[in-house]
Amino acid sequence: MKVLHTADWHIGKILHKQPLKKELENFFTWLLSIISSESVDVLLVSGDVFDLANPSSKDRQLYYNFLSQLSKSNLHVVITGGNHDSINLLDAPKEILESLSISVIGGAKENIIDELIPIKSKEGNIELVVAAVPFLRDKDLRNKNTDQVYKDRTEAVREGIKNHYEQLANICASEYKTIPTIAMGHLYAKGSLTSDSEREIQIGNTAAVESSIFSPIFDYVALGHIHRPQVIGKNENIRYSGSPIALSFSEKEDKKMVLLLDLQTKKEVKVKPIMVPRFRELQKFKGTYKQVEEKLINYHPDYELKSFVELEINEPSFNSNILSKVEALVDEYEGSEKFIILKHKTVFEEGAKDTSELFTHGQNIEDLTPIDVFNKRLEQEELEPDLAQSMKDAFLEILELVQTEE
Ligand SMILES: [Mn+2]
Repeated sequence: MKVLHTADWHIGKILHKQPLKKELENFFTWLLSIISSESVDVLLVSGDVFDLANPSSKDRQLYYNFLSQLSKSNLHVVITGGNHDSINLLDAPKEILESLSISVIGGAKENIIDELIPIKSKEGNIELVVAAVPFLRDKDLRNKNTDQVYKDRTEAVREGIKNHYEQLANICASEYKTIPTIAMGHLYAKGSLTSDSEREIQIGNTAAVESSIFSPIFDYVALGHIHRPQVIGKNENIRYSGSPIALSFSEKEDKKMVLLLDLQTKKEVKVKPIMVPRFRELQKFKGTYKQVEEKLINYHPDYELKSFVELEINEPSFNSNILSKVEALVDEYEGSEKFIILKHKTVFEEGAKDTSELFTHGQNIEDLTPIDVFNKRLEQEELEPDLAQSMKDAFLEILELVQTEE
């Protein structure tokens, strides 16, 4: 049985006012070709299907069009909700998608057994079991631990996630002992390498999950949330597929991939990464005004889609001339055939202190995280370290409530 693991499509993502729609469309076309050439039986999408809880109708159309194409490929699809997704939005077409062999688990189920998806062969035998665990929200974890008292919220969350997987592992061990089993998850695993495009989850990532929470009954763990592909806990069978396209400039060097699993019998899983072609280059040019100007002149990208470029101009001392020259340079390349300058900033080293670094010329509000801004504000108060820390913890808790759609 062949299974393809992907995650974090983030349909609707906009990077500095530029939609990343075209590369996603290209990715979907490419994915269909891989599904057919590799004869994939099951496609797993581990959360963050959409970038926003309330995507535009065009973005929904892109999603449904792709699902309808998938349904022609004669495979089973399992989609789980991520921290960016709205549970209701994903679950709404659940019944109709079920008839197309597309299983959707938007949020944690009242009855945990409903998260187990047995996948049958044409003959009706169960060939694979998927523990389709979506992003677990605070309320999912708290309700199940009412009889336990934890010393803090971090521990409660961590234990809640662990219990959730343990319960599923126990059911698999008793009901499906000899059948290959895959667990899905949308979480922050300890030791994972992040980029700039993930939104912090589970208490500012402090409730990091140990890879040891996944029972060996799971032959593979298909994770989502972290946008860089990686192996977790040195276990080749616990992986983040990463996002299929670069979602931020910090991912410009990443080799994006999907993971093809070949499951012969239980415990016999071969994992083969398949590189996603780069449809668009993200490029950053850094240096003095002169150097950056030179680099732009010599830049001739050759990708299907126009490159996105970020400029960082560093000059030793303040010079207002430089600022107007930078603006003129950006204007000059407007409408270029080869690339779009998405953002630029100018930093004058002289007189710049660490704290003022956040607010250099051309600094975009999108580059700051809410916690950056909150910390900045806290710096203006004279608070005892303990109090400052509790303020930060409280802020993170509120932030998560605001950012997590029910
Ligand atoms: Mn994500």
